[in-house]
Amino acid sequence: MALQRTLSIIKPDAVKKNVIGQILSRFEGAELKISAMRFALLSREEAAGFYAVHKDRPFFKDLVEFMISGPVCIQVLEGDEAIQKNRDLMGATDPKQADPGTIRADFAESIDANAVHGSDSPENAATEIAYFFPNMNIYSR
Ligand code: IDP
Ligand code: MG
Repeated sequence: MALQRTLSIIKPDAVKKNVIGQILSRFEGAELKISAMRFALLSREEAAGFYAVHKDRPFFKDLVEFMISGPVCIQVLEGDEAIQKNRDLMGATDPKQADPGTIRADFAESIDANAVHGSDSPENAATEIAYFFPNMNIYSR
């Protein structure tokens, strides 16, 4: 068991659906603590910078346009094995492939509008947390 932090984003589709609270409850129900949280309407540059690892993928432009289509709600989650635990709660990238009971199975419409982002490794979690919460207090409890 390792205490970790991970970056979570409730994407514009889920914010529009008014299911922020239901998604946050999944994290809390799995003993992940919300250590930092803010809303943002990302600029194109911020969204493109965040997803820079995907810049050569065919879906990159659509992904950036989707991520700036409305406000997002960004969290730092903390807990034992938080990175993998959040990935398990999220379900597969394509909601059609996601296991029943996962966030994407329950709240996502498509591979483009798939409700949530979650860091996929300790290295990316550190980079992503610093990207959205620079110089901000993150409260461990
Ligand atoms: P993840 O969000 O499950 O980690 P990634 O492979 O990191 O998935 O892709 C980042 C995001 O890019 C996905 O959440 C999804 O919104 C979008 N995406 C990934 N693959 C595709 C695709 O094949 N078509 C359209 N969008 C995609
Ligand atoms: Mg990813």
